Amino acid sequence: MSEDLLARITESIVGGEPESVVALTRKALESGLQPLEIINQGLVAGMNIAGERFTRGEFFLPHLLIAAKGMQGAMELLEPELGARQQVHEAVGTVVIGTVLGDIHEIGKSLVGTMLSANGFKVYDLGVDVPKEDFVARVKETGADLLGLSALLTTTMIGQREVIEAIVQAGIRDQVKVIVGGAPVSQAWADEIGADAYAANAMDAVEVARRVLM
Ligand code: B12
Repeated sequence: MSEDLLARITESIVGGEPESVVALTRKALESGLQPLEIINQGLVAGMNIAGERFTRGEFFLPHLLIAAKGMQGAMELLEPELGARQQVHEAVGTVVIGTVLGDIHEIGKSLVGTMLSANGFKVYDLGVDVPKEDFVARVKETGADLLGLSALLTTTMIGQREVIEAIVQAGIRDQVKVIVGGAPVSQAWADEIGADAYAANAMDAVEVARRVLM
């Protein structure tokens, strides 16, 4: 039954039915499924299939947009649940997070922000297509311990390096740890550009964020 619901969420993402995605997500929560199960086994599974079809030329941009609309609608229901089920007493650290310049992929970055927030971090989400100067200014202003940089395109990954260079130039590199992520990003890339850490998904990001701040 619950597996069936997750499969139907995946199908509705791929099938471009955002209203069904939201309705099924509500049903899944009511039936006792955990928010993270719904995200990973239902929603993200669907986004991955949409991405594969796009690669094969079977899907076009509007298909991706409508898939994203479904996932974002479902996340509006899930975000409060993620926060509510964690017991947090004091801020573990302060994070500035955003998607680098030229890149408008929002969902993964927001999920990482939500998970960090649900696990006790104070999160400043700068959104997408963020210029390096804005990252520097917000890190200074908030005194953040951690800077999260998202890039989903091979052509925008270079923006992560540019932000790190800007942080160095601003003289604040030793005050803030930098964590990078996004589908084309890897540990090797993180090492190459001098980031402090890489995480493959939102769950790992929480662990890695705790580790680098220890
Ligand atoms: C949805 C989507 C879009 C939507 C985005 C809507 C939105 N509001 O976000 C729209 C339609 C706008 C879009 C546009 C484009 N897209 Co697009 N898109 C996708 C798709 C299908 C899903 C991305 C997603 O949301 N995944 C779900 C989330 C949960 O996963 P995630 O983003 O990977 O995030 C997780 C991890 O990566 C990690 N993570 C992410 N960020 C961070 C940050 C930190 C700090 C950490 C630690 C971890 C971390 O944790 C996250 C949660 O677990 C992917 C395919 C894919 N499989 O990735 C293509 C994909 C990324 N897009 C692609 C392309 C080519 C484009 C376009 C260039 C298409 C075009 N011709 O115009 C444009 C670019 C626009 C731009 N300038 O940015 C390619 C990129 C190829 C490449 N390697 O460069 C992909 C891979 C599709 C493909 N297979 O070809 N896209």
